Amino acid sequence: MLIRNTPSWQLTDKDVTPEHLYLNRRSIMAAGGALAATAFAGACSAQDSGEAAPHTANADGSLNYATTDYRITDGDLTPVEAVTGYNNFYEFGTGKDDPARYADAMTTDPWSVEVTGHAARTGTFAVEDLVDFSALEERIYRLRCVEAWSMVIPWIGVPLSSILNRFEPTSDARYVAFETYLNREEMRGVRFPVLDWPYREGLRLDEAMNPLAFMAVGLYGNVLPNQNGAPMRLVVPWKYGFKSIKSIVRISFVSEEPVTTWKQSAPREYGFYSNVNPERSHPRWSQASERIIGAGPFARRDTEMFNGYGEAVADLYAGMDLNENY
Ligand SMILES: Nc1nc2c(c(=O)[nH]1)N[C@H]1C(S)=C(S)[C@@H](COP(=O)(O)O)O[C@H]1N2
Ligand SMILES: [Mo]
Repeated sequence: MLIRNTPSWQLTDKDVTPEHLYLNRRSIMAAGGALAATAFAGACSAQDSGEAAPHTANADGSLNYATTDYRITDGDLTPVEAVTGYNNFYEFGTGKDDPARYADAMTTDPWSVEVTGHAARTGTFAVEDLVDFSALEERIYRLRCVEAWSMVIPWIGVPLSSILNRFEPTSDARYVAFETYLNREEMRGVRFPVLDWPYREGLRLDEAMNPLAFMAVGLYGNVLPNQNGAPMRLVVPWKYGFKSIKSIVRISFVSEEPVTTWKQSAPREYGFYSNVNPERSHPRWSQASERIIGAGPFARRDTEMFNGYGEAVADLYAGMDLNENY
């Protein structure tokens, strides 16, 4: 189950992760909302004046962050070797070990993100200007792949809403669409028409603004490895893993449901919503249970509705038929 005692955006100074889970942590208190706003305003002018980008990670690649009360209490963390060695990132190949092997070829610094569509502010921003690195938090979320396996990962990042709100989306913005980086030299997998590149995903705006929706820039205390979607990737914990789009270069506020890669490739198998739902089988396999990655060949658990996050997100779908809207 998911524990949430404090308001989602409120950072706490208590270390909520049981110590035996992992010891190499550097929690600090973040400065809070006022600083976040200044960082953004300052960042825009920094870009104009050509000043150096704000310092984001420590020299050894570690990040400073506070912990929140968002955490999973049933299940151990997935070993870091499995989190970074067993991946889906088809731009680097369809094998689970292809991303770890080949994603180093991707250039992630500098990195800019284009923000377009129905919003008061749009433009191109460096990742350091989109994400407030002085307000990072850690959230232990389960990622449940549509392929019926799951991992529990200590992510580091910021609420997605904290990024989106700064652009002041207008009332025409009903959805938000995301696009992954595409580079034929650096991504060997895109030479094959496995998917219609670039990889695209989307959320209804109210889903994107839900406090659980998270933009990750790190995991296990350090900046994201490329294979996990450096420098920033979504984590939408109540949806199947493919909604958690990696290495984002475009964010668009749109009025119609955007095209999403997996729905486009097999609409009978993958819908726009893709909420984790043990009662709705994939046409080719059951979604009732899942393999626990990194816990031995036979470790399984029952899949929970909304991946266990129902308390926080069920209201988003009140009155909707989730068999129709899969
Ligand atoms: N750009 C891009 N994002 C992607 C994918 C991908 O192939 N390309 N795979 C998705 C799938 S199916 C899953 S399960 C998660 C896996 O994230 P992880 O490798 O960090 O565990 O990334 C998602 N994001
Ligand atoms: Mo997945």
